[in-house]
Amino acid sequence: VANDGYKLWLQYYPIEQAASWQVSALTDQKILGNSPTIDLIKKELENAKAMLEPNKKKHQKGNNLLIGKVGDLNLNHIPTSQIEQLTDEGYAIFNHIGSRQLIVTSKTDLGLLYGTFKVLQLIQTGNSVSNEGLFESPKVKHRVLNHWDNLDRTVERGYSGFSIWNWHRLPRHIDQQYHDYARANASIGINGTVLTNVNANALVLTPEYLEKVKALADVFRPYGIKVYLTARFSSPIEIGKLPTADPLDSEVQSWWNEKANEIYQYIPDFGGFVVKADSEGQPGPHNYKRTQADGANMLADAVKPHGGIVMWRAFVYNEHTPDDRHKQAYNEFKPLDGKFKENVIVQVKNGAIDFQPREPFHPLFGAMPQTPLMMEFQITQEYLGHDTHLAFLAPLFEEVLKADTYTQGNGSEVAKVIDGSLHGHDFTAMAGVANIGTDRNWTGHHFHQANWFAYGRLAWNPYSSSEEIAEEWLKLTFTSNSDFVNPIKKMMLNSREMVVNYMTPLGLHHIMAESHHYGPGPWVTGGRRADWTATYYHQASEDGVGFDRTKTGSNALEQYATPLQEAWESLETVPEEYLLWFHHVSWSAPLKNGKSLWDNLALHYQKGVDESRENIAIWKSMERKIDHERYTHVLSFLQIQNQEAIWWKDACLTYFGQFSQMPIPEEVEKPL
Ligand code: GCW
Repeated sequence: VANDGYKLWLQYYPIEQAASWQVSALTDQKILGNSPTIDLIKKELENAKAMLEPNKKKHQKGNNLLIGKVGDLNLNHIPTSQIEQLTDEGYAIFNHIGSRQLIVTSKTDLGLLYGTFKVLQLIQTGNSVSNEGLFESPKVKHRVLNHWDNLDRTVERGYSGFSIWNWHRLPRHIDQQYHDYARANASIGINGTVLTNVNANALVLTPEYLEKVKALADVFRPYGIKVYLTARFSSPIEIGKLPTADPLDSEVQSWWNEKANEIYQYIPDFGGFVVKADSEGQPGPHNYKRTQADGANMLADAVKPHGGIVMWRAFVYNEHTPDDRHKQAYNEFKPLDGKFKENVIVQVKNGAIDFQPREPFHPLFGAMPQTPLMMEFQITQEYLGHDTHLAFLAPLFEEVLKADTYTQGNGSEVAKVIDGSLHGHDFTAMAGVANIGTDRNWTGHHFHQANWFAYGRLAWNPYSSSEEIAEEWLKLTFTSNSDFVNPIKKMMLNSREMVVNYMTPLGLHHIMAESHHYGPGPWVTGGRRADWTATYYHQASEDGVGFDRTKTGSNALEQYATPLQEAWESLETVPEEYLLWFHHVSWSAPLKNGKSLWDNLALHYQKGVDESRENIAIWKSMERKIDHERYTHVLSFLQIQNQEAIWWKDACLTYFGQFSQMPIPEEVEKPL
């Protein structure tokens, strides 16, 4: 059967030379308990037997596998205190000497499901359970995908086909794909899904759609996945026929309260709402001169009696204010610190502009100690070449999570804001804007499955390493053959930097073509708004290039903690990757290597092109190591990427060259 990638990282391909423990774990099992989730565990173990195909006969006796909740185990000498420390979703996996069993245990069935996936992943990747055992709890509570899916099944910024939610057929037809989706998410610990676009349509809150949402929620429940919806702020007007959506109006408040009651009748464990307000044309509290907290708190009150939460987005900016877009969310939200109800979490994009190939972390992280803040990453590649450009995003996510905000002194990393440890919050969350669609392999590029996977891993543990994630994903998805895994892992780990090189090196940003953001567009377009013309972000002229965000410019820099301000305000100490993000620099200014800014820029573009070309050669040498279908699919995408890296280089050097008036360095291929 051709491998079209539908099975993601759950391939369960035959392992070579299975060890006795692996054989036993896959063939000799006891599963305690009874529930729809336990049924899923049994099914998963059944599926996973495929890993043993060639080894069936070589069965030596290892420890058999026992899966059961801690209360059901009935065994002496188990690591009780470590198990007690697990959260409800956590699991323990250890070898029990006395009974000669490999044990997966947890406080809940969901924890057992997570633990089962973990054992199977260990088997597939050729890892074993150490003597100390494995005790794992998620560090973040709500690990959700945000689908920017519209009710007409288009996906905003989606490049892998249409929405997998078939609203027309729901609720009467339940597609197998919904199960496959939930299973894939559960296998990486994702426990929530926001079904609808943040640019929301109020219709999803009407009974006709709630029935459909309920049908999906029923499918997802045994997998531990809660359903959330986006709430359009003006819904009380649009579907409630009220004259206003003012959050302080009591009729509006009761409308939302009743709406919440209604939703919970359909879906008793409904997760809550995500809201985009007062941004890019969306309605919000500003329409009534109210604050973001007023808006969020009204919805929070509505879902509170049912245990729901509100994820209120900080992506709020107004194109009509002259203020640097970089500064607006911070200016709006920071004064509201401490003003949000306890079931509100503020959802902050990783950077202050918009999911660029590289951005400094958002200055709100660490700046609102009294308010739980959650991370929003974008898994779909709006600004990184859409479906066809290989960009493994774990290094981008990791870079942001590891960034030190210094807001509580050294060691105040963004990850500590997200896991709540920096300011002592236990209400924690992470969102990833999904890259999933109806494409046979879910994500367009086979390698973009790795971004979904990486997001899940980092939401579970924001301290995970990109390298381990890449290696694990490759082994689960393709093969454990190190002749494949090692070079391809390297290619993945470098791929995001390669994209930065050929798109936006040295801190350039948002120079993508207008509106669709695919391909280069640093030139002035017919932009309707000052900040939607590309020149706004790069400010190129004869005297140089880059956005001055220091004191002599917009001073967005003042939103960061002092050590960062000091490091980033000076041309001497600003990291080169943020140079043009914070500074306007003359074309001839020498950078660290002694060469001019212009030469450096050109060399970065060339480097990106060279790397994308090398990737083709590396991939070609893998032809015999994996299946033909995925091999050829990836190859053609790598070729597209190389052509477009050249396009980026040529376009940007030609465009910026008009201002620099400097020759393109020798080492750089001349634009056609
Ligand atoms: O990244 C930008 C996108 C919009 C998106 C918006 C947002 C859903 O260009 O398509 O709208 O951000 O995050 O709200």
